[in-house]
Amino acid sequence: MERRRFAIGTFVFLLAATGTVSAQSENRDLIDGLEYQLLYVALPLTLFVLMILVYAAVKFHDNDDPRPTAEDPALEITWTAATAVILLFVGIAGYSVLVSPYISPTQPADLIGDADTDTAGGDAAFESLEDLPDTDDEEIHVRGYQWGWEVSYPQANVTTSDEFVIPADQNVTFWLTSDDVIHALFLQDLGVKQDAFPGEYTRARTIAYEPGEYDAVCTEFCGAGHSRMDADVIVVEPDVYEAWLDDHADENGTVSAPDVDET
Ligand SMILES: [Cu+2]
Repeated sequence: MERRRFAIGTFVFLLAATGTVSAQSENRDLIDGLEYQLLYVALPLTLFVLMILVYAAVKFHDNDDPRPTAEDPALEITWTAATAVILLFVGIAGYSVLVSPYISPTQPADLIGDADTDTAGGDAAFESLEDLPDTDDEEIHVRGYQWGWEVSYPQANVTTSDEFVIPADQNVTFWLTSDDVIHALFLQDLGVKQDAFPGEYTRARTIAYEPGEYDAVCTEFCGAGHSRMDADVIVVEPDVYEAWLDDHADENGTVSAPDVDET
């Protein structure tokens, strides 16, 4: 009895503890929230099915003359309706995260119709940085190449190599492109993932909440050096970010990221 109570207590504690970890970004918040919503639905269902399975196995294990269940319209309607409700919940919960402007930001390709209706095929309209639509976000340009990331901060003419510097609590847009083959930027802790294609621009978007150092990797197999194509993500307070940009604005070259602990 004691042991069972301990097991249940531990389980409840773990569920509660995992649900309250502070999110590093809005994207992470949305993704984790969805995961827990689905988990809270899936867990009782799994237990329910397991219980019926065990019950049936125990109750009928020495039944020499098994008979199929007679028709039961009420039961059939119930399980059809219950399944529909659950699937609807999963669909709505998933969709509401998917349409978030952080998870699925408006892509240059979505804006082509407005920007350049004369260009056949349209894509040419956004092949250069100057053509990218203006956003109110802090805009950061990311160029993937075999094998590394060049990150530019256009408002200060500053570039970093394999280091993504992001101001906390600000909307950030990454404009991604590639020099050679398809790469994909994945900032796991911030819940950001987007492909980078040669000759065009894609957009990723986030708002980071927790200053700190995180990892970035390439998640599109891009050649022999793919596994070495990782980088650091440095989230700093906005004033640290601005001061860092100001300090390096005239250098016109590649600089290193600020210290996270700098205040
Ligand atoms: Cu790559």
